[in-house]
Amino acid sequence: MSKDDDTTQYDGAAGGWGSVRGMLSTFREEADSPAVLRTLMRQNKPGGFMCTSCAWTKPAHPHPFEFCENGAKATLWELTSHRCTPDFFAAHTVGELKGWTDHDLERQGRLTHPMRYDAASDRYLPCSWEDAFEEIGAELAALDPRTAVFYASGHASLETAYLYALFARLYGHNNLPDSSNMCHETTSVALKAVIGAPVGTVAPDDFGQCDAIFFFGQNTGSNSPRFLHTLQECARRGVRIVTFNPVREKGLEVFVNPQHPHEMLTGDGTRISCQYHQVTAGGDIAAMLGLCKHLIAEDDRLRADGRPGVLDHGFIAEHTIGFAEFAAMARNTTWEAIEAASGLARAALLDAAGVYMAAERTIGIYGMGLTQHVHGFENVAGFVNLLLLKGNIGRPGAGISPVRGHSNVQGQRTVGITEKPELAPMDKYRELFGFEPPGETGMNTVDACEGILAGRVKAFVGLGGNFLRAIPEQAAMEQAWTALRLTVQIATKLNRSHLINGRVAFLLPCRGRAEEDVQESGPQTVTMEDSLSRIHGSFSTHEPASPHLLSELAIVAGLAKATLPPNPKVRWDDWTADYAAVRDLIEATYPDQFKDFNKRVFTPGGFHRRNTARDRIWKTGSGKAVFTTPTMLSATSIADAPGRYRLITLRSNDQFNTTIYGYSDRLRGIEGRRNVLLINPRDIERAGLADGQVVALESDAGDGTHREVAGLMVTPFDLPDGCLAGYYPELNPLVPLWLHDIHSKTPASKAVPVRIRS
Ligand SMILES: Nc1nc2c(c(=O)[nH]1)N[C@H]1C(S)=C(S)[C@@H](COP(=O)(O)OP(=O)(O)OC[C@H]3O[C@@H](n4cnc5c(=O)[nH]c(N)nc54)[C@H](O)[C@@H]3O)O[C@H]1N2
Ligand SMILES: Nc1nc2c(c(=O)[nH]1)N[C@H]1C(S)=C(S)[C@@H](COP(=O)(O)OP(=O)(O)OC[C@H]3O[C@@H](n4cnc5c(=O)[nH]c(N)nc54)[C@H](O)[C@@H]3O)O[C@H]1N2
Ligand SMILES: [Mo]
Repeated sequence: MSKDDDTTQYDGAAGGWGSVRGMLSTFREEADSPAVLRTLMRQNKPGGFMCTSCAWTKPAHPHPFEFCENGAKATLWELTSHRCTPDFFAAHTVGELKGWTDHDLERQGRLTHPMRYDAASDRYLPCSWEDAFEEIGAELAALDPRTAVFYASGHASLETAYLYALFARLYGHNNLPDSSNMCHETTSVALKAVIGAPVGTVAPDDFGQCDAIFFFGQNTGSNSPRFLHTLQECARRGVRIVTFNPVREKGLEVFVNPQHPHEMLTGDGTRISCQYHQVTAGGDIAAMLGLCKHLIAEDDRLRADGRPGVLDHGFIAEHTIGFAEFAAMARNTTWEAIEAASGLARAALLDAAGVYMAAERTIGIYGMGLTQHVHGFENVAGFVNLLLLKGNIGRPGAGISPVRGHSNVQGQRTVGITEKPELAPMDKYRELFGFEPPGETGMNTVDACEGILAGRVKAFVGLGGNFLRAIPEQAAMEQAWTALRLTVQIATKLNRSHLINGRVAFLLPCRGRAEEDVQESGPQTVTMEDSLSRIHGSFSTHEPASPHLLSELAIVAGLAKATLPPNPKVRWDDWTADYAAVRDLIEATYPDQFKDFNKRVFTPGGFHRRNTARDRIWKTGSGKAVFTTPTMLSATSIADAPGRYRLITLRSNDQFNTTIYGYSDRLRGIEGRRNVLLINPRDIERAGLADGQVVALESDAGDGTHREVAGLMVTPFDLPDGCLAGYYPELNPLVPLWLHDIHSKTPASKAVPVRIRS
C-alpha cells in the first residue's frame, strides 16, 4: 500500500537514536542521579525490579539494558526528583488545578503526604495516616457495602491485589472494576468462551519456532517496545509478519535495535512486517473472514482434486465445534461485502492468506485495535477462527497472544479482582477465613459509571489509576462524581481524578515498585504476572520518594483493618509485616497455579502459570474449541452516514495511558502538541478543510447527547478514508458510555462515531 506524500510521517525507524534521545531527555528533566541509573540497570533482571510500564514478558537471559525507551521513561517518571508536597497544595486551590493539563499535574512529582480535601478552602490539607484510616473506615462501615466501588488500575502487585479483593469480599461486595475492563476484558470474555482460557496461549519459546506472525491492532513500537527485539529476531529468521492496522505504525515497519552498535551507527534497521494492510477501523471481522474464506475455498478446491487440503481437518474434527456452520457462512459471504466492510481489496487479503497457508506454525498477536469495539468479542473470536483452521492453538510455535496493558493487570485478575463471583475463589475464602462471601455479581467499570450517574454508588476507592480520565462520557461523569459521599485515591502522582472529589475525600500516597519496601520482617519482594502468564518477583533498594509513604499493601491493609470487625483468621498486621505470608495465602487459594510460590519467586524468566488451552484442554461448555459464526461484518454498531467518521483514540509514544510524559509522538512525526485531528488528505479535501485549521469534534452517536472536544488542529495523516485519529485521554469526552463491547462492556474507543465542526 503506498504512502501519501503529503501526510505527516516519520521517516526513521522505531528504536535507534530517537529512542535514546527520548530516554535521555526524560532522565535530565526528571531524575538525573547515579542512584537512579543504578536502579534502572536492575530493571527487568532476575532479582531486580520489574518495569512498571507494559506487561511484556521479562526474559530469563536479559540484555545489559533490559528496558526500552518507554520502560525507562516510566521508571524515571516514578523516581523523579520533583515532589508534590503539602506546600504545593497550600499554594493552589483544587479549582485552580482543574485547569491544568494532565502533563503539568503529574509533572509536579511524587506525592509525599496523606492529604484530606477541605471543601471550605477548596484545598488539600495534610493529615496523619491514623486519622485517614480511621475516618475512611468509619465512613465505609456506615455504608451499605454494595454501594461502594473498589477500582484497581493494573499496577499493584499480586500480594496487594489479593488482599484488596479479600477486603472487598469481607466487607461485602464484588464491586471490583479494574483497568482491564477498559482494555482486555474482551479477551477475558471471548477467549474464555471459545478456547476455555481467559488469557493468551503463547510462551516465550514459541517465538523461536513460528514461521508467521499475524498482527491485528497492537502498536508494539510504543506500547511494548521490548517485544520489538523478539520481532526483530523473528524477521531475521525469515518469519513472515503480516500486520492489519489502519495506522502505519513505525515499530511494525522498521526497527533499529539500540542494543546493536552496528545498527545504531549505520541506521540499518530490520524490516518487520512483510505486508501491511490498512484495514478500516472496525473492519477486522471482515478482513479475517476474507482470509478464512480463501483458505476454505482453496481447501475445497484441492480436496475436490483428491489432493491434501490446507486446513487441519484432524484437529478440527477432534478439537472443535461449529466448523460446518462457520465454513458455510464464509463460503456464502461475497468478496464485495468483505471488501466493503474491511476497506481492503480482495487481492490484498489473498496475499495475506497466502502467507498464512504457507506457514506451518503461526502466532496471532492483538491489542486494543480488536478489543475496543462494539463487536470486539467477534473480533477476538474471528482471530481464533483463523488460527483454529490450521490447528494453530496448543502446539509449539503457534497460539494466540493478546498483548496486555499494565504490568500486572493480568495478574490482578488471576488473584481475585473480578466483579463475577463465579470467577472468584469463594470456597477457598470460606475455608481459609471462615466467612460467607457475597454472591451477588458486582459492578465492572461501565456498571460503576452507570451506578455513579444514577446515584446508586456512594463510595469510590481507587487503587492507582486515573479513573475519571480513562473512562468514557467524561462530562457527565465528572458532574455526577461530586455527589459521592466518599472518594479515596491511592496514588503516586497527582492526576485529574484527584481534583473531582466526593464530599469526604482523601489522597493517599504510596511507594512505587522501583522503591525499597521495608516492613517489620525486613525488605519485601512483590510479584506480578506478565502477558505470557509468567510470574516474576520484583525487588528494589531504591530510597522511597518520601519517608511518609506507605506501601500499597500497607494502605490496603490499613483501610481494611479500620473498616472491618476483628477476625482472628484475618491478620492484616502479620501480612503487612511479611509479604511472604500473603504469597502463602495465594498458594493456599490457587494450589495448582502457585505451587511452591515463595520458592519460585525469583525463577529467571518467571515461572509459568498453567494454561489449559495450551495443552488442548478446552474448558468451554462443550469441552471443545469453538468456531464462532459472526452475524455481522463490521465491529461497529453505528452505520456509516455522510459526514460521520470513525474516530480512533490512540496513545502517543510519549505517554503511559493518562500519564503524559511529553509532547513528542516521534514515531508518528507529530511534535509539540496533542490537540490534533489526524485525517487523510482526501478526506480533508472532501470536507473542505485545510491543513492546520482548528476544528471541533462532535459526537454523532445518534442518542441526542451533546458531546464535544474543541481546539483540534487538522493534521494530514495516512489513514483509510472515513477514519480519524486523535489522542486518548483528551478525546474521551466523545465516547458514549453505552458504546461498548456487547459481551464484556469494554468501551468502544476505536471507532467512535463523530462529525467535524469547523
Ligand atoms: N508506552 C506505553 N506503553 C503502554 C501503554 C501506554 O499508554 N504507553 N499502555 C498500556 C496499556 S494499559 C495497554 S492496554 C496497552 C495498549 O497497547 P495497544 O493495544 O497497542 O493500544 P493502542 O495504542 O490504543 O492501539 C493499538 C493499535 O490499534 C490500532 N487500531 C485502531 N483501531 C483498529 C481497528 O479497528 N483494527 C485494527 N486492526 N487496528 C486498529 C491503532 O492504530 C493502534 O496502532 O499498552 C500498554 N503499554
Ligand atoms: N478513549 C480511550 N480511553 C481509554 C483507552 C483508549 O485506548 N482510548 N484505554 C483504556 C485502557 S487500555 C486502560 S488500561 C485505562 C487506563 O486507566 P488507569 O489505569 O485508570 O489509568 P493510568 O493512566 O494508567 O493511571 C495513571 C495514574 O496511576 C497512578 N500510579 C502510577 N503508578 C502507580 C503505582 O505504582 N501505584 C499506585 N497506587 N498508583 C500509581 C498515578 O497517580 C497516575 O496518575 O484507560 C482506558 N481508556
Ligand atoms: Mo490497558
